[in-house]
Amino acid sequence: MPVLYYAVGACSLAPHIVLEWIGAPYKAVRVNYGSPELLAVNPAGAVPTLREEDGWLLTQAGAILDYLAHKHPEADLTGGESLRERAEAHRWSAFLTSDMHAAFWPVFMPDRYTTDQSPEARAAVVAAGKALAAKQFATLDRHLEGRDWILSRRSVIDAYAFPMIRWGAKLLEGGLGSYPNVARLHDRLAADPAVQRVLARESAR
Ligand SMILES: N[C@@H](CCC(=O)N[C@@H](CS)C(=O)NCC(=O)O)C(=O)O
Repeated sequence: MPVLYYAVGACSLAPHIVLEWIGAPYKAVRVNYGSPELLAVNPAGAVPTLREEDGWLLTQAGAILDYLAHKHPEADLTGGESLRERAEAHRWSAFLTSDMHAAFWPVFMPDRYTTDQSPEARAAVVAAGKALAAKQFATLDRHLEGRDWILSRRSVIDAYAFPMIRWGAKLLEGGLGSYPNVARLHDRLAADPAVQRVLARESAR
């Protein structure tokens, strides 16, 4: 069966949710960043990483989500197959990878974004990351006005946004208070029994 390598609190929550939505057998393996177990499957030492039964390895959250959605069309998680539906799925996957996720990196790992390791310099990097993340939340919130899901129906893209929305709720000034449409999406996903099962599994020691 496929194996998902995940870390607690990471973006790997997204494919974990998608595997649960799909409902086919899979194994979820918790790893630590930089551990030999993770480096053996992903030299970048990052999650998510997916290993198929024949040993084929796939990294990059956006690619893993697109692969799972198309491997299991019966789960109806692609967001649609028309030319424009495919384009919208790519658009929002790219937004989440390159704009939203990237904005959080300076917040989580400020030491990678400044050669000045003083507390003041690191705090400035964190503040800049939070400001950039707030801009991305505003973009997502505008898009979600009048919509239940990021695409025209529930898709892997909603699962992709979920861990980042959780980071925003915890780390942004005022949490999700300024982003009511994002907060609605958060609540809709958080109420999903499959999402709750995955969160419980990931937080269990
Ligand atoms: N571009 C990669 C980034 C993956 C990534 O950075 N994941 C984080 C967790 S959210 C990680 O594993 N960080 C560990 C590290 O960078 O050392 C993707 O989208 O999958």
